[in-house]
Amino acid sequence: MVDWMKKKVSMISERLKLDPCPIGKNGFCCKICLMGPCRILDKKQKGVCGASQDLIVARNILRFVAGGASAHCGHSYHLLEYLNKHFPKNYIKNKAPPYLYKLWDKLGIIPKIKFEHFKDISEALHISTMGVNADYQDILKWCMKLGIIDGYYGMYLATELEDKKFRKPKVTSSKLNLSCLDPKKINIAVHGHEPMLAEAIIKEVNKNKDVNLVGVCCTGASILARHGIPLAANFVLQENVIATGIVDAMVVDLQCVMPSLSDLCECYHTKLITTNEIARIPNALHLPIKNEEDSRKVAKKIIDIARKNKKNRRKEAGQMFRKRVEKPKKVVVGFTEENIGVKKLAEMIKNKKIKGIIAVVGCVNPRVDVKDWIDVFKKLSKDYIILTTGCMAFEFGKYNLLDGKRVFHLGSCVNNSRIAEIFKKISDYLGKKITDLPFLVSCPMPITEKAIAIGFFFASLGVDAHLGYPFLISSDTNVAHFLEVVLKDKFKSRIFLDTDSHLFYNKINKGLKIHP
Ligand code: BF8
Repeated sequence: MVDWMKKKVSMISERLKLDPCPIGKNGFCCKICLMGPCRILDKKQKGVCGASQDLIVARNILRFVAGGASAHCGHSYHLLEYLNKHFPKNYIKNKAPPYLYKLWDKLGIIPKIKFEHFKDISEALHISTMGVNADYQDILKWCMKLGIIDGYYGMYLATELEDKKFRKPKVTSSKLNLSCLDPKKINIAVHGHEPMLAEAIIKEVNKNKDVNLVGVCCTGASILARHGIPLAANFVLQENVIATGIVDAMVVDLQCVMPSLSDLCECYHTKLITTNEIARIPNALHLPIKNEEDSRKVAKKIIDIARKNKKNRRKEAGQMFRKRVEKPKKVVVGFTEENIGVKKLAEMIKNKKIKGIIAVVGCVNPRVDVKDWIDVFKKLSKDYIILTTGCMAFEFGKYNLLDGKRVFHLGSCVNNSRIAEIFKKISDYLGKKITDLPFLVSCPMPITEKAIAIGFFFASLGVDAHLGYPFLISSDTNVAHFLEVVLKDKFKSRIFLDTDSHLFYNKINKGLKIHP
């Protein structure tokens, strides 16, 4: 057995001592060509090619959104391939509110033909290379286009395919946090975002009563919502899952999987298994799956590997785990656009029983005090209904707030499409446009490109989108002004920045409708 005490491995709390680049975090660093990187701190200053600060900021945001859209669209594309299904025709036209489709069509920001969205993602990278598009406002229009692509060809399509294949979630209770691991059993953790293999593992686990399955990140959120499988951790806690010393296999697909897991698995006995062809990790066992048949075989194999590996746990691991870990948190999960009670929510808005609906989505950035934000949303939940997904949803659970009364768990990050559907259904019921209703999407502490793409998707629907720290958009740039003020002309929404939870609370507590 590896002597874990002697191994030098850092956990995220240690690595956070590396300060973020003060220039890059504001989006002021341009490394698109090799005459730089240019660091443009002054509005009058230009990069070596002549790019202004606004152009640099806008290009950086577009590249971020393109990364996010490629991840969500890759997810749905992998599902189509896995299920051997064809790409649906006229998808956006069939899903979007007709008045919005008309607007987007007029602005020329929707892909029209099959797979054109992949071309648009690549085109976004093209227009943001050095010396192509120099109009920062046009580049921000592209961000909206990629937001729509992210929403429909990524999140909507992935959610729909998963619901059809693996069933639509039902409201159920479950539990959450590291204590979902069981020292007596063989523990397998499934981590990542594409739940195809995890679904096959669930079937095998049902036949093997000595196996305990838990989820991590969005693969975890997905099987929590659909099957009530306990969720052990969100992104920030993924290393701690291995550091419990009682996880016999960590099975990862893709996205938000820390490369450090490989180092940790060298120090503990955990077997790290990668399962997606495009996501390999050095020293991990690679068992890629392409279809259901593969998944069945690999699921059996994984149970076998974990079973054999259990004997390699440190002797005192179980005892140490029991000492260190707090009790599991009870949660109510499995809400969807169909079972949340859309009419009731609409009536509550109409009769002013609530001030509105706030969707709290996205990541939990370890550079931010998450408790502060949770406290703010807890206070706001007295007047607002809170919908939540992804890593933020885990935090609500950690603080005993996922009660299915004021705070509703809607699943993984691609399930943000459920939030968009709820907004659409409420607006249909009340006979109003989405933008005329008190809806807000807040992503208080983004980490990934996906989180920023999601913000642009909701803004394209006419929903205000709040982004917290870190932001890539410094508040005193023309870009920030454009996103907060000019966007309203066309989309009746704004993307705004607030890094201070208390200022955010004071603003929101006054009411959500900021536009005339
Ligand atoms: O898609 S919330 S850290 S886990 S990106 Fe990643 Fe952010 Fe967590 Fe899921 Ni979403």
